[in-house]
Parts: sequence; C-alpha cells; structure tokens
Amino acid sequence: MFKRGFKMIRINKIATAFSFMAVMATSSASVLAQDWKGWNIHTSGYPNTVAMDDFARLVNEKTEGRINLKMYHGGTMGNQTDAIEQVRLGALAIGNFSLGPIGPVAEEANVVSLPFVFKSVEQAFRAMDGEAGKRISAGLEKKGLIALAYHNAGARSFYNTQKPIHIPGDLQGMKVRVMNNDLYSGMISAMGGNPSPMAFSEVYQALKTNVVGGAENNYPSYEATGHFEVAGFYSLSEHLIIPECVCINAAIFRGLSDVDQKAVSEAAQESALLQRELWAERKEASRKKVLAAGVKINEIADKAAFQLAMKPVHEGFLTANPKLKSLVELIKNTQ
Ligand code: BDP
Repeated sequence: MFKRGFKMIRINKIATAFSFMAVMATSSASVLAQDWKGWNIHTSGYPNTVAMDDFARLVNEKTEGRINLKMYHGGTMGNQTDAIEQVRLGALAIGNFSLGPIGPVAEEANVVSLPFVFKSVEQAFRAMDGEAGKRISAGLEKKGLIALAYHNAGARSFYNTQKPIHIPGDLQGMKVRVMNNDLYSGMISAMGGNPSPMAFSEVYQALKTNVVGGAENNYPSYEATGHFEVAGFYSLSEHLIIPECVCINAAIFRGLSDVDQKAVSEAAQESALLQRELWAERKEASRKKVLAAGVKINEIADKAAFQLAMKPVHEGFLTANPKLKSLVELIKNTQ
C-alpha cells in the first residue's frame, strides 16, 4: 500500500514535471519565435520586392530564427490605404509604404507630398537622412508606425494616352489618376485637370478603357505595371519625389528585446541600401524598355510654370497646417 502510494506520487511528480516542461517549451517558443506578415504592393523582380525579401531573410538570420517574416507581395493583402491601417493596428507587422498615402494619417509625413518640395532625389535623401527625416519619423511614430528605413522611389512624372505635356494647361480637362491623398487631387485641379483617386491595381484597366486619360508615376512603376503599353506619352515633370518606408507596427517593435530591435533595424537599413542600388539600375532599365516600346518621352523646358501652378496647393496646405511650416522650410533649406 505504502509502496504503491509512493509510486503514484512519483508518477504524478514525473507527469507534473513533464507537463511543466511542455508548458515551458511552448511558452518559450511563443516568446522566442514570432511570425510576422509583411505587405508590399510590387511584383516579383521590382527593387522593393527584392529588398523586402532580403529584409525578411536578414531579420530571420539576425534574430537567430526568433522572428519569421513572411512577405506578401503584389498587394495580395489589400490596397495600400487599407494595409497602412492594418499595420497601424498590428494585424500586419510590416509594410513597405509610400509616404504618399500615409500622409492623410500622419501630417508630418504629408509634407513630402507637396509638389516640388524637394529639389532633387539626392536632396530629398539628404533631407530624409537629416533633421527633417527625424521629424517625419517622429510624426509616423505618433500614429503607431516606426520607419525602420527609407527606400528610393525616384521622381514621379505625368503620363497619358493622348499627347505630350509641356505646360500645366496641357492637363486641362484631362482625367488623371492619383493616389489617395487630397494634396494630389488639389495638384491636378490646380492645373485644370480632373483628379481621380484610385488604387494602384486598377490603373491599368482604367487607362486602357479610357476611364482616365492619364496618371503619374516613376519610370519603374510605369514600366512594371504595363501602363506604358496603354499610355504612351511620358512627360518629365518630376513633380513629386516621395520616399517610401519600411514601416513596422510600433507596439510590436517596442515589445521586442533590445537585441531583436537592433537586429530588425539593422536588417531594414541593410536591405534599404540594396533597394537604393537596385533602384538606380531599374530606373535606367525601365526607361530603356519603354523607349524601345515606342513611348514618347519629353523633357519639360519650363518646370517653373508647373511650380507656380502649385502655389495655391502649398498655401492651402500651410494655412490648414501652420505648425508644419518650419518642417517645410527645413526641407527647402536642405542643401
Ligand atoms: C509606386 C509606389 C507605390 C504606390 C504606387 C501608386 O511605389 O507604393 O502604390 O506608386 O501610384 O511608385 O499607387
């Protein structure tokens, strides 16, 4: 009796020990291994897609398997406006976002969507790498997004199905697709066009079926989406230079250990360097490809006319957001 009782106690103890170990194993696994989902709008081979895959690999490597990031490319997890919300909520951990559609939710980030606010892509990066970039990142953080790194998205120019654009008046009456941001609608209206905010994925069909006559984007997106096949006039207005971020849900990032925060930040910085290299190559390759396909590319001799036309857009923005004046000045004064 005594012996059996003793055995039972031992068996119970062993069973308890095993279940304790099992609990420890699952809880440490859930503490140690996190599965993240990442959003990207671009398709295979695009500089951002390659860089985000590299980011995912580096995150896994640098955290020694504690974080697995699965990237969903091609906008398969929804359009950009929705995806920004999903990352803010934490349903998606990461997004490779244009600051364009982020602007309406994070006012500091909206300053980059003022047409011609940057003088060149190089100057934009000097600004983003300096004090202005810090203020923009702080603005994003207030809205639940931490910008781990910034990608290059070059400069955006107008393209359309009908004719070369030389002066703002050439857009008169033209329906032009823009990203979701009132500043872009204001920009088109100020030139006499009709803005049509629309998701990226819908633009090809809209151009093809003449729902819109034009749109605007950088060379790689104009080429990768096939828009050049249906809108063969590309006019080098370079009116918008919009940096893109590798943005993470702030709470998820803050929940990481210092070691993993550092690992994830470094992974983003390293893969952003790759993105910037690939961008330079792709921009040239895309330009050549659309030229070879018969696209008529034209320089714009008098960009000042476009800049002048944007004056009411800038003024309206600063009247509505007086506290962003110093940030705009900071950008403009960046050499
Ligand atoms: C591309 C950006 C992408 C935007 C797209 C657009 O990389 O994030 O969604 O333009 O025009 O250049 O919607």
